[in-house]
Amino acid sequence: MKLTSRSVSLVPIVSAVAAAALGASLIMAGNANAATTLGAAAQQSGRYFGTAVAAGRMGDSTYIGILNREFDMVTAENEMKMDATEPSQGRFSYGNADRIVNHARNQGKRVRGHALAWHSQQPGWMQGMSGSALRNAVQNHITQVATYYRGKIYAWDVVNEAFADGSSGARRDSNLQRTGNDWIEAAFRAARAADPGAKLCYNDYNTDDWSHAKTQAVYRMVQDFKSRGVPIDCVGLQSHFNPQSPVPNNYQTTLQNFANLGVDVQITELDIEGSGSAQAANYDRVTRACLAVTRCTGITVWGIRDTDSWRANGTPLLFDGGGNKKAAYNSVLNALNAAGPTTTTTTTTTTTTTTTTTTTTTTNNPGPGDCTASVSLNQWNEGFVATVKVTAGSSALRGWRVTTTLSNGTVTNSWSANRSGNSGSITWTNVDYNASVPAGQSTEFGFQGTGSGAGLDPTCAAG
Ligand code: 9MR
Repeated sequence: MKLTSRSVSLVPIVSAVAAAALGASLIMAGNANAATTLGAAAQQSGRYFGTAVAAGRMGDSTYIGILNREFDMVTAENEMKMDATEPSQGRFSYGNADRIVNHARNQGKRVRGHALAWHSQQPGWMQGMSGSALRNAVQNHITQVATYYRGKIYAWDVVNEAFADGSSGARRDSNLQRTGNDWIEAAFRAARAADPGAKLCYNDYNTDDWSHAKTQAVYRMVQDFKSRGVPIDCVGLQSHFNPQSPVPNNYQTTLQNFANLGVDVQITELDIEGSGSAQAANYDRVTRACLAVTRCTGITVWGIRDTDSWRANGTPLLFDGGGNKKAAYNSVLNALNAAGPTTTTTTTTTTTTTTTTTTTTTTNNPGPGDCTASVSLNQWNEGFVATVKVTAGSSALRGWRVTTTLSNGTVTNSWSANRSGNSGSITWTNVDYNASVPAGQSTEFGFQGTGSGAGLDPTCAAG
């Protein structure tokens, strides 16, 4: 489960009097009232619930009313694609994209950027390009667009749909692919350089069934990128479902396996054709699968009303053409509410003559097969010691993995865990002797570093 931990006050207090120690502890636990909108319900477990938005529909008061009320994440359905943002080479056009981004941000919603590089919806001038001229043009496009939106985007679909359908497990043939197999990693590096604060995602469809060759191929690429330090933070599963392409039984396994690579997983374009209770049951399954995976950070549906959908005939969305909530809406809302909140907030402050340690922890209580991590930080001017507590949910752990973010510090020494690096996003895994943690019990590991240990934000996953 997602857990946040913040250092509230780290001011060293030097007193002429004898060392003073202050301990304060506040624990609150319980079920809050059920949330009544999708965004608020998702937020209870630290997730988001988003929708695709079309600039052309923003004058429709029913549409905008549902958008403002229900969703806390927005994706431009077409307006940030390459043909829209760079209609002629070197001339960038952000009018419609800005209408969506500004509306979302003014309403306190976050934005997923879609998409920086794609074989489809390329501007005419790009479609005929090849070789190094195309490579340079795409790199420039990514740099320009990601720089323009720097600081405003939660996550970018850096590369969209680069793998072939069917059983080959190969890359999709395209003008981009023909510039060289490394075009995808070059795209991710350009995006990271342009907007270091955005999560960088690889996004695709037909990657929901764990047994499919395409899913496996994307998995191996992400695994390879993680092992070589290519900057990738998330995998987007578009999840367009219909009778020919139903929600697979192993969908949660797919989400979990990607997450286990050390990336977030996002359901980025969800729609499920159908109606009534059958459609509602499928939406319920997808929502619960995400909620069961700690690093499944949010769900976006690909439009608001059925009539807004690219597959309008399949009535695949949560609101009917009149803007009324469908059975599918209720099943999603209920699933989100069932997952949370059973929150525990603990604040502990200890002050001595030299250091102040404050730990504030808000967490969903872990469920079966899950775990949480919290951090206690001792910070002084030049360095810190962090002690991380790993707590099993209602079933025992046979291994665990914690991710921390160290933005302004460097680890110099650590104990009781293996680690992936010494700064930035660090993954910590159990050592032999602390892999097993009984249900509800905890184990600890720690590290020392130079700089600041603020904002470690540990997250825990089983396995
Ligand atoms: O919903 C989009 C539709 O309005 C466009 O005509 C179409 C053009 O390619 O793109 C649709 O969105 C796609 C998304 O960008 C990528 N994944 C598949 C989506 C549905 O086709």
